[in-house]
Amino acid sequence: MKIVRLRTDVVHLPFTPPIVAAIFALHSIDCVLATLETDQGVTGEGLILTVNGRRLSVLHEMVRSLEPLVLGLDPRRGGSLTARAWKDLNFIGYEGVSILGLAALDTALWDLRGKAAGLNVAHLLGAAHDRVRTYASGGLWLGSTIEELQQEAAGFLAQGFRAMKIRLGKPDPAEDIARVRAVRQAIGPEVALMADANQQLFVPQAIRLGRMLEAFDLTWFEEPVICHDHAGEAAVAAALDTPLASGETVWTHRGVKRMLDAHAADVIMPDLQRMGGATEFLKPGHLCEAANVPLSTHLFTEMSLPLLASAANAHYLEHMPWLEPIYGQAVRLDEHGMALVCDAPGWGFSFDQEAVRRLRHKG
Ligand code: SMN
Ligand code: MG
Repeated sequence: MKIVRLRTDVVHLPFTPPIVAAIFALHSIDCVLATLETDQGVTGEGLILTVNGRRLSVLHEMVRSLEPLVLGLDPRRGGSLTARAWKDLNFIGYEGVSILGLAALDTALWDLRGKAAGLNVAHLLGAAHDRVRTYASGGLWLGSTIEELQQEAAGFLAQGFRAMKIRLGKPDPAEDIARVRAVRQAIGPEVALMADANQQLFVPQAIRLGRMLEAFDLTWFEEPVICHDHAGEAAVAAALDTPLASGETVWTHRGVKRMLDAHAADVIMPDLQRMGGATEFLKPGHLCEAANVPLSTHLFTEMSLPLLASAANAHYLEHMPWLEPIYGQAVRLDEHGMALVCDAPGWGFSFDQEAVRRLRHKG
């Protein structure tokens, strides 16, 4: 089997009203969908995304520019893409747009490999688990009032979730505390609660807020300080009993290695596209296992699910429903709120072509 063509589509998924987090307001996510076509009719699908349409055409061009690296490739030898890409990308670097472009092709290649073998990616990797813990992340944003937070939390419980994440970042930390308290009261002591500060605190502020949050038995306190300050993250982690989670904003397994070397976090949550795709995502997973650090995931719920299920040290899958309109299908939960690995080959989720036509970018 050989890859004969890369097809790309660009789609726009608006949020009305916008979603508010400490680091930015989100009006849309915009995706480059990559479909690899083969000489035997099997296709593989992957994607990358940006927020608010920013630099979408740059991402699209980056993905297209990598097509020569996969033309003629036998998907069983997909691992050779990374080696070729490392040489190809050397001059413009191993972070940012380069790595996102690689992620689009690599995720499509893994889908293709799974479909060619008739296996879900989790099973292709010899799944360690048939389900993973997951938390609802598509809510409890900064724009919600306390009453709305409590309604959203109740809604997540009604959907079957047993864990959820609230965003921090109000100007007055007392307000953040009141919001966390309100959600904890709404969900009771048994349901897991995470809190994400989106990098907006300095170290002393983070330690002070983290100490006030200890009373709410959080599963983790996420990205308290700017993502480059691993020494600062380590200082916050050392000062608190609540585990510190971070890692969504570092690039490739080398970024995760630097975090582990610095003891920056108690939980590492790599982002599939910032790792450079699934081939590269497996590496931080193994590095974290070697360092005895639990592995979670950031965004890309549908593709992160089988990858996390392959990790012995799997912790929590971030459940973000943003891509559901593209797949026309949602991740299923069991009666304990765990996300179930599917049997369908490849990622187990395929683009809904009618939705892709509807959502296609007009710009
Ligand atoms: C997040 C991710 C993407 C956009 C806004 C906020 C957040 C998360 O950090 O962890 O989901
Ligand atoms: Mg986060």
